[in-house]
Amino acid sequence: MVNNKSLMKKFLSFLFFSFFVISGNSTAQLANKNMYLLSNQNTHVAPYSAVWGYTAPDGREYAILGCFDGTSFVDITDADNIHQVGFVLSTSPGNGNNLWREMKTYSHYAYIVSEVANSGIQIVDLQYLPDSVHYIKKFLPAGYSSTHSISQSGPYLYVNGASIGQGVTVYDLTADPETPIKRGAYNNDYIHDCRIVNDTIYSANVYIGKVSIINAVNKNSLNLVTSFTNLPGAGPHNTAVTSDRKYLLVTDEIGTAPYRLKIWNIEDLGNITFVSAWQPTGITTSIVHNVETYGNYALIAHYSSGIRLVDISNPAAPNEVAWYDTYPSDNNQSYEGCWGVYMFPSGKIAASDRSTGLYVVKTFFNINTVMEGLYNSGSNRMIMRDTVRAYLRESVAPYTIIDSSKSVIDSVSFSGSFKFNRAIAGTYYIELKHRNCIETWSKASGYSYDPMKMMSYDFTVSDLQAYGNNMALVDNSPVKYAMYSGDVNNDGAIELGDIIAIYTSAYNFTSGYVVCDLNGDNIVNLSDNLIAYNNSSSFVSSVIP
Ligand SMILES: [Ca+2]
Ligand SMILES: [Ca+2]
Ligand SMILES: [Ca+2]
Ligand SMILES: [Ca+2]
Repeated sequence: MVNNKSLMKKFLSFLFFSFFVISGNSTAQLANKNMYLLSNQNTHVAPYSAVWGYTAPDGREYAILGCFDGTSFVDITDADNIHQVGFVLSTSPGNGNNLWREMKTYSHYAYIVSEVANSGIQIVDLQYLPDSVHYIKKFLPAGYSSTHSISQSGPYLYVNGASIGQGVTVYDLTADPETPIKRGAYNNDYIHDCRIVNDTIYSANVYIGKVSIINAVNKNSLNLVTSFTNLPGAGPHNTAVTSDRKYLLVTDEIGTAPYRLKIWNIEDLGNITFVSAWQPTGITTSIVHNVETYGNYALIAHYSSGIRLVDISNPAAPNEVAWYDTYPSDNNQSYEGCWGVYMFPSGKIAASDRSTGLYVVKTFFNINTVMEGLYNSGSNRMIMRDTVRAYLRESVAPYTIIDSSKSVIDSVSFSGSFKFNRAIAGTYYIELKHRNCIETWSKASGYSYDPMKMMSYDFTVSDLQAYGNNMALVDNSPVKYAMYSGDVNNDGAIELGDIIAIYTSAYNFTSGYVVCDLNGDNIVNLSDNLIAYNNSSSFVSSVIP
């Protein structure tokens, strides 16, 4: 959010919105896509502000949440036990300028700033986690009072929009992270936020609609390289750089609507060119706030439309792949909703919502599969939806189970949304189990899983997708492969035991959702037995590493 100087501007905007443009998207709420909630923590005083993350040397992950009354440290490592482990009180509790605070980490320290007078930089030692956090001190050198935002790169803090300088000022942590030493600054224009990549600062001049690129190789002497206008009517709020450093993402929080994410080609700083602008799927009203990049993804805090995940591998055509709306009441043009976002190595995403606090969400792993007996090659669909359990197993013997999740497979899309909350990045086999199918494993040598990406695996498109090509061809148009049906006693083979079970069940006129009904018509009879008989004649059994 922008600082005090823009409050009046904001208030006027608010009046304008209130009278004229409470419109669009306010009634048509869109369902969340490809993201699920692990936890919402709303135990402090709103409004909440920024969120950041800290991954400890032992791999445990902590969200750091800005609250009106202070800063909350939340252990998000265990999906079913997300809980606060520490809290650092505001330097001036109750002061109206606690409306926002921002924080970054370096080594095992967190650095917290706000626009409260004399708030300085709060320094917190995180090395005692998961037990506790230790508040070291308020760093308040002569001439310093408050700060709008803080950035970090290597052992340097970059404070933006501070009372000590309206632009950016560098503090050096090399000698002692608990005693920052002031180095150079660049104060030609107000800087709201900045991103530093390889000693280059990409700064957002929110009030003049510009982005300034500053050379910070010499920390004692920062020099402007170039600046450009983020298209007419802009108000750049923050920036992010793609991993190949070819593109700059800029978020427009103020200026002229619509307030979009813009992508620029910065390969040649002498010829920066506009590539594309992006808004959430089906929403034109909500305001973009903060953007972070992770690999080929932009993760965006988008106020009233919540958390948005966009594949930017083609920056000319950003492709939104997942979202979670932390502010379901509307998608209006307001400063309510999602403020900040951060993605951890585990793929968990921490997000802050102005009014409802911390959200920890994750993207689904989408797996496509078909059950032989349920599939109809004429209608190209399954007769019913059904449940499958998927396991992630290590790719080397003894193929230890690392994670598991149950999901319903859709009868038309053949897709299920699985929740893997434990597995870290690695190579795994995906094992599928269904109540009356042969267990089916993914292709030989394993699948490269990265929880920080949108993951999916489609068993249906080719028998090469299954270990040992162990699937049934159930359709030629379109080509469709399925898990073999008939292992009703779940012993890994379709054999006489299954046939006898189905025969007995049919003899007793068993009906309903029962394991011996292979073709899903809710009765057990000869047609079910035929499926099992054919598979047993071919000696179908599980093929596993
Ligand atoms: Ca919304
Ligand atoms: Ca067909
Ligand atoms: Ca069997
Ligand atoms: Ca049947």
